[in-house]
Amino acid sequence: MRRGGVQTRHQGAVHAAPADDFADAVLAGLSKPQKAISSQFLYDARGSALFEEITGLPEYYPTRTETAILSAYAAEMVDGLGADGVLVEFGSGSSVKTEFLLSQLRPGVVYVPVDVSESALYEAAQRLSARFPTLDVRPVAGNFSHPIRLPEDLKARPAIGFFPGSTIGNFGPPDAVRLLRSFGRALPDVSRFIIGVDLKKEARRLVAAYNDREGVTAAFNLNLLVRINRELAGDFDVESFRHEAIYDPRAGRIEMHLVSDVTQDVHVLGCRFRFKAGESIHTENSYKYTAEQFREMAGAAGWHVGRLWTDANTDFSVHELFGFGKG
Ligand code: AVJ
Repeated sequence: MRRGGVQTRHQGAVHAAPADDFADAVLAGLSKPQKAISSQFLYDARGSALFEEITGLPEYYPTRTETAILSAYAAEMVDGLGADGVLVEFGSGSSVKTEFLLSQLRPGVVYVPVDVSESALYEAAQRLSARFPTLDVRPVAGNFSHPIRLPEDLKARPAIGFFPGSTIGNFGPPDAVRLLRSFGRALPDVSRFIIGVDLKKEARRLVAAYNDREGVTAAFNLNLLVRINRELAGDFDVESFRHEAIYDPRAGRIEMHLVSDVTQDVHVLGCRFRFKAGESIHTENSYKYTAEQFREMAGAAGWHVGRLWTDANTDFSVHELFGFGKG
């Protein structure tokens, strides 16, 4: 993978830690008793396009619900941030939701999108610079789950951290607490944090959101095997695996799996892996919280809990956190 800087009309990208190694993750993950590969690897070019498609599906309520909340309350969410302010988004992707916040900000503010995809950073910087000519876009290429370093000159500015999309749900509670803490450490001292969190609801609706009728989520999940075949000399017979989404109410999480229909051997980078019929690779967790559960977790991470914005149906929540204690 090319690791050059992102070129924008403003400044090149600043690099954080290197991307996780796909090969290591797959070989280690397929060697476990419960085979498992981290959901971060679902997002190659095809996977990202399929996820984009998921966000428009009738069953997948999170994106449109969060978008409605952001569009209704953006002014409140960023109130008080002056012209010397900084908006830092972790895992910014295409920065579509960010536009609601940016349109409420003063000329001169700096926007720092953080993402592993340099092409996504570049395209977002181009589009946002065109739409907001006074915005200073300063991309940082890096994986937000590693410690992020803000550009030196921004470290003492008032800031708002932004982490939409319920991406926090991909992390189990202990990792989610660690991640919330690392965002607090990365941000300037007097910062606000705005985070989108999917809420608990009937299992039927949750499962439908992760197992849509059109099969887009199935294609998204199965694409991981296509990616392994292409990038890691794999010989997965993709047709012999099926997508499964289950809700575990005790853990409060949706699990996605790729289930082998038959007993078979698969090879990746010259290593052999055996599957029994019905055996699965666990590919994603998507944790759901009540607003109170999330607030408690944010508190455990060292944040104070502020305002809470939801939709009328309380399907999705956007939380304000503040006053992270660096201690
Ligand atoms: C991007 C992690 C928020 O968990 O809902 C969507 C990913 N996986 N459908 C989610 C996803 C299957 C999504 N997040």
